[in-house]
Amino acid sequence: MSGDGELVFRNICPRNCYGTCGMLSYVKDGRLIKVEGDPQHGYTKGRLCLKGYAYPEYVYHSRRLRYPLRQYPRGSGQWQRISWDEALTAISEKILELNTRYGSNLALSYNKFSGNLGFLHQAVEGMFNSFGPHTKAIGDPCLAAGSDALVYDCGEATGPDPESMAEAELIVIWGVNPAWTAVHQLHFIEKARDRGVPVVVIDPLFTATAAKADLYLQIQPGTDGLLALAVLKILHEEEKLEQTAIRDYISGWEPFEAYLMAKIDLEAAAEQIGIDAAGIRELAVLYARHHPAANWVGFGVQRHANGGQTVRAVNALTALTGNLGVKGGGLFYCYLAGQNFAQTISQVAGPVPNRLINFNHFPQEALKLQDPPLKFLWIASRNPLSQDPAVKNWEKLIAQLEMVVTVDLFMSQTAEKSDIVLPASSHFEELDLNTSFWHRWVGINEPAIPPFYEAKSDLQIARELTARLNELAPGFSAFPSHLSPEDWLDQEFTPEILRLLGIDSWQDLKKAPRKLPVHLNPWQDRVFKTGDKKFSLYTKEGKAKNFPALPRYKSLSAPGEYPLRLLTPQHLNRIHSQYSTLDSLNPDEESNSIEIHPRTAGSRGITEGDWVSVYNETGSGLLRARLNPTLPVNVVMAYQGGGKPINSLIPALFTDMGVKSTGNTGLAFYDVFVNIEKSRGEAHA
Ligand SMILES: Nc1nc2c(c(=O)[nH]1)N[C@H]1C(S)=C(S)[C@@H](COP(=O)(O)OP(=O)(O)OC[C@H]3O[C@@H](n4cnc5c(=O)[nH]c(N)nc54)[C@H](O)[C@@H]3O)O[C@H]1N2
Ligand SMILES: Nc1nc2c(c(=O)[nH]1)N[C@H]1C(S)=C(S)[C@@H](COP(=O)(O)OP(=O)(O)OC[C@H]3O[C@@H](n4cnc5c(=O)[nH]c(N)nc54)[C@H](O)[C@@H]3O)O[C@H]1N2
Ligand SMILES: [Mo]
Repeated sequence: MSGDGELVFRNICPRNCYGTCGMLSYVKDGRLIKVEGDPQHGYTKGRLCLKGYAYPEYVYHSRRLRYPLRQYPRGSGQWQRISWDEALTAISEKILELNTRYGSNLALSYNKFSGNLGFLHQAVEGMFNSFGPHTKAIGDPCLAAGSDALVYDCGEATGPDPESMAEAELIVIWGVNPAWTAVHQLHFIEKARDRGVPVVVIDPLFTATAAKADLYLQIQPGTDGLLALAVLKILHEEEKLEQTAIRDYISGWEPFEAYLMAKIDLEAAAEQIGIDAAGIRELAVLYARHHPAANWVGFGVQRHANGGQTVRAVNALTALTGNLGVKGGGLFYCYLAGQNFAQTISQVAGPVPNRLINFNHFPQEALKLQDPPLKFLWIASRNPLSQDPAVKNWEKLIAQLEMVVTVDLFMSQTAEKSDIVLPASSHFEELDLNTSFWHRWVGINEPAIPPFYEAKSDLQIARELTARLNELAPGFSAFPSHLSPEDWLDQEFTPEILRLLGIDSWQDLKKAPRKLPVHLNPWQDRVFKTGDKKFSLYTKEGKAKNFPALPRYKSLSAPGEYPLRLLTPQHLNRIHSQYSTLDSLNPDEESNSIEIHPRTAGSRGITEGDWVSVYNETGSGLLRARLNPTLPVNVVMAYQGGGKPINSLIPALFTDMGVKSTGNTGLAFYDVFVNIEKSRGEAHA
């Protein structure tokens, strides 16, 4: 309790973001009045991003969903408020009717990703598991190729504690924009800079992070692999590679060296990368002079057809310069700390022989299903009509489905196309456990305020829906609907986890988040979880999986009719499509723009503020031109999310890797080519 009858609670931001920030929420008379950073959180250290501070506006937003709604006919915009009782009965009756019609639950599926990454939101997976065999989507649209690159080379997708980046002597940021997407990491980067440590940023876009760099290399998208190989060739010729590493814990050096010497030519590489050879040499000099070097590989780097091989080339550079397993150095990509927990709620009823489809090709594959066709879809923590490639296919799929239920806090583009929309609670309204995909801090998210109107958590909805199903058809669901959120958390905190965290019970985390001291400096013993226990430059599995055994560079050129590369990175003030409703963060005038180099615009008669038509074989969209002289002339850029028609231009293109760690290849969101012309008419924006 602070002054004035205010109560203070600990929350954790559950968004799909590097920070997973510790927050303090101030509550008066049951109302969230202010959110601050939790100073006890050792990674986020009492600071939040703008989106975090704006949570009171988000929670009480006039457009937040209050009640269950039903739309008839679907897509008509004619919404009717219904009671939870009606909603649960209508959904249950449909599920049971489909089960009777087809003799199984294979006509049912769900699509869930990253709206809220809290553990108890895995109740959605648990609920579907409790129905027995159903249609399940496998894959990851975000990080698949890079994860596989780590698995092939190092035996597991892990990386050092990001706090240790502060101890690096050189920091090289390959395609990450932490000034926008991982703001807390800047603290650790700045700590190193205070000691004079050089920071390099490699990015086709001159980002806010690039603006801070000591050396900025503006490369052509998808060419990082070639850059890493060119640097390696220079270092090899100058005898600057770490010979003990090659001797003791790296395998495949001979074929790798042969490839480097035969195929990598500095001048030709510089041309393709789009920078001077001097820039490549400068980077090589930095690696030769400074040790340990931290290589941070962002997710943007692997959103390309050759994304996995690109990450493997940077892995090779890290290993051959002796930077793996050295405190302060290493390869930073991501580490899913949740894997240390049992995640029991997602595994209700044990393994189920599901009918599997590709998450990254969901509507296309779902449309092909027969015996039975897909008829029922549950959408939670997900806005595919904004975030998926080839969004038009979603409209086709929805047309064939008999019932679409979306659980969300807002009327997203996907909710708008649903039959039933159920209001989700915000994380301030529920208990949860949160870990990060980046740092090692673990926190409890306390319920701080009562649910907003009739909103319910995904867990509460799973409990009530499975109970209703079992009332109507005893034994239909094996979901233990009697278990409370506290019961589920009890199962996660095993004696081993409690010991590692240094606490007696999970309730202790209400006093402060704690750090899980695991994988802080992986590979410090230079033993890898690969077949021969060495770092693999040469991956035998590659051939069988359709990529070369060595991290070879493969170029990609623009098709003639669509000469401009479209990059659609993340926006500072959104998380994907989220927060676009917050006017204070996302003013209208920003939301429909595409950035173009003045020369590219000029050659098409386009000036600042003109409406332009952006098009390719997949689709088209009308956007407002913003001239940006810092872009490469052949690159145009529009931030994803925010209600733009951008994903209708993005085909479902796949990365080279991803199957091993996520079940399917990832998405090459950044290998998209378009053309642009000045639009004759004004957009009805
Ligand atoms: N504010 C904010 N923060 C976020 C998110 C958000 O939406 N908004 N989303 C979260 C999520 S889910 C994710 S996955 C992360 C993603 O965050 P990041 O890891 O930063 O990834 P991206 O924004 O996809 O791309 C980062 C940079 O990669 C560059 N890039 C594109 N292609 C290449 C290339 O071939 N080589 C190089 N060197 N650079 C390239 C882009 O220009 C961009 O500046 O951010 C998380 N944090
Ligand atoms: N063009 C382009 N597209 C991209 C990318 C890109 O770089 N370019 N990046 C891709 C990446 S990296 C990612 S991670 C994906 C993200 O794809 P999604 O996970 O679909 O992203 P969001 O837009 O964050 O949608 C999450 C939805 O969940 C809702 N939500 C929030 N909390 C809860 C909750 O507690 N319960 C329920 N039921 N719903 C909740 C939110 O309101 C929101 O509508 O997008 C991908 N799409
Ligand atoms: Mo992501």
